[in-house]
Amino acid sequence: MLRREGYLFLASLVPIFTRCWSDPRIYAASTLQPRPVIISTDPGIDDSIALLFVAASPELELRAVCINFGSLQNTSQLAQNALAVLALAGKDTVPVYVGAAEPLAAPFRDLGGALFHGRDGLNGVRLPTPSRGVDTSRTAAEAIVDACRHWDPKPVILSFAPLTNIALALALEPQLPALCPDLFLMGGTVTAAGNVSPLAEANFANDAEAAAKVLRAGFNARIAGLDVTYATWLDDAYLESFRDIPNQAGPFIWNITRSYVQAYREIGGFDGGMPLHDPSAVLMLLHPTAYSFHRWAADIDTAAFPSATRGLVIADRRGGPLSPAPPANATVHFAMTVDVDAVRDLLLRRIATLP
Ligand SMILES: [Ca+2]
Repeated sequence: MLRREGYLFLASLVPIFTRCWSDPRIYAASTLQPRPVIISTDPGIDDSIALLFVAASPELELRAVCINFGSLQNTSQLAQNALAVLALAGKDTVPVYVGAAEPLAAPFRDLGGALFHGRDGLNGVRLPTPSRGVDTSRTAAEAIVDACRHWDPKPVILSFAPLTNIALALALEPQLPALCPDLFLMGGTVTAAGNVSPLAEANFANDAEAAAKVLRAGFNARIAGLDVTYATWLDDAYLESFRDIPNQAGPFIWNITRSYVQAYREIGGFDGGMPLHDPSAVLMLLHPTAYSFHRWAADIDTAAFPSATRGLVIADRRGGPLSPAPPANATVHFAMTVDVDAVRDLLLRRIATLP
């Protein structure tokens, strides 16, 4: 199906292949000690599932959560959602930092997030009021920089949202990709149809300038775009399995996905079920062999709204002499196929381990 691997052309290059964590095959064999993770997120239905998934995974140590606008612009509401979901997962000591409330270089534009996530981000499903607040000692971008400078071992950065917080962290610390090379994110689409325009995906369209900066920066990035997140379709029978898990997290996932599935039916035109967006970023980290990854010379289109190309991934998949020669150590990897049964099984089994 795909003729050959290419490479993303990157402005700055770092010797990241010297780090064993950069190779997922080595990572899979080196999970003796949990890997710290810092997450940028806009919870959000699928973000909440992804947060629970990380919390349930013994290979990972969830150390910090950073709030980015996205599904809603109201970062206070998104932070409350994160605090409530962390409490549900028994992770109520993990700090939550508030970050970007608007894109880097364009005004915030409502792309219909509330239609899928509800006006409160959790489709009106109530959780106990969090017993603590956000950590105001630093911004989300400062927290990312601090983690990458000082944590040992270095964290993996996970992004389930527009990439604004990470672009702001890059502005504070241009060496971020050298300090902290491993970035796993949900965003974009290479060959699948877009979801906020015929061509573009929400996270990249929400802040195309941030996406372009981050993907050019030199991270060892693994990208779960709509190519694999729509392929990972969760049908009604699978979702009912969450309802039947004898803990709080499983029925919570069932409840928050009711309106989400309905939105995919009524707005998306699908006949039941839902795609698995944000948790796919975690799955690429936990189960790398379930995905095939490809690298091409690529960039992100930053045309202003209402252009249908804002956030478009321009990946040169032609091959042959017309394609630009990629730098040898360019390392942005697009997930293009997924072992659906394997990742659905892992997600379900992990959620079942929560209290
Ligand atoms: Ca999200």
